[in-house]
Amino acid sequence: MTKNFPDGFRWGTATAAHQVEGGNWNNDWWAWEHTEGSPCEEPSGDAVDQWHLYDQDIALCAALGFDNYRFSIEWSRIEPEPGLFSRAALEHYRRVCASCLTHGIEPVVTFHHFTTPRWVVAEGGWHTASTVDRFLRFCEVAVGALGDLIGRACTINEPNIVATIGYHLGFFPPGLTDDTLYRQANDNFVDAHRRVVPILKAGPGDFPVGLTLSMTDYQAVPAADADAQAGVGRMRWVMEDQFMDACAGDDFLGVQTYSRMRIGPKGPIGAEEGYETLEMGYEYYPESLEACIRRAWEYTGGAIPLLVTENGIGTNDDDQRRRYVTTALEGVLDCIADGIDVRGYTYWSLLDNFEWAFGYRPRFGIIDVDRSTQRRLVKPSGEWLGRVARANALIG
Ligand code: GCO
Repeated sequence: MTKNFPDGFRWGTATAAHQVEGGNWNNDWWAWEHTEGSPCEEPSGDAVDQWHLYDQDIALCAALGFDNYRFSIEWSRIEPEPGLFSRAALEHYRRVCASCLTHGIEPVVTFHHFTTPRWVVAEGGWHTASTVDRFLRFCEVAVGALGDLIGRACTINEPNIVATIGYHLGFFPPGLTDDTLYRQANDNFVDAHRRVVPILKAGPGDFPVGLTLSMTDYQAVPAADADAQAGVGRMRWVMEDQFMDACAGDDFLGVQTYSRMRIGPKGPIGAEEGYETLEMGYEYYPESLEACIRRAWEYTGGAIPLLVTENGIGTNDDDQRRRYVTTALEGVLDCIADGIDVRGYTYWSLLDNFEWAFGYRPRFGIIDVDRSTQRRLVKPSGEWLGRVARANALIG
């Protein structure tokens, strides 16, 4: 089997504003981190100070051999109060985009990555339809300021996760377990994506636009059990299908996969005997990426090019990281060999960062960060993956 990826295959790494910038106090996550009894292990605080250190991080990304860097812009910085847009914040993100271009890599901009301004939540949040209009206005202003520099745009990062963990499980803000509001939030995210695509496509600039969707390899156990299969079907509809239906006609669909979930006759069951459970609580299962690429391609009828916009592992064992990514990339090669249009691979994450409610404990980065000094140190897995990117091949 070839180890070579197609010509033009994109190699990137990713971060998100709240997880790396620091000081993002004006959004719902900062409030959640400081709420009495919060499930967050620790607050984001200064994160890894990328608000100030972005140029050195982008230089590292480029020097390793990647050709694109995915980052998000923070709505609460750009629009700190309703209708009040910060030219200074927009200029900051123009400098981040310009830094990418100066270092010869493409800026991939995510317009919403989990965080929402406090004032938007105070006026209703994502279960309220008016939030969609506020999000569209923010995106129109942001793309107007940044569009000429953007290489690719991701509309909303993992709306399924924001809705499910925020409105069904209650571990993310707004911390609800209300299935009526959960459905409304899902519907509003679907509506927001559909309506923001033409706004971003209108430019300025001319770049691909798509959704980045959290996908999981749902497996019926036993495979032939009708109840287990029905459970898989329900999970796929709620977590994936209704969002993929909203992507028809888009330039790409971002597949973001980390592991699998086994579904028995009575619902989710735990890890399989002999499989390691990682710090994140899911199994070490890199084969999930191939399974999710195949499912996305099949479900969308091969009509939307796919891009892996997140895949990675939170681990302190860097050799395990390399093994995980090797297996994941072997699966990508198999998909491509079968004619599936996979345009690129983005490793999550460039840097060890704030892993939401888990705090800084899970280390997803190919670059280590000592947060007492904010010193960056490239891990061996980062050197290796950069060589893979430069070779455009799965080299040893
Ligand atoms: C997500 C988010 C990232 C996470 C990453 C590791 O998928 O939850 O996009 O912000 O940090 O996936 O869990």
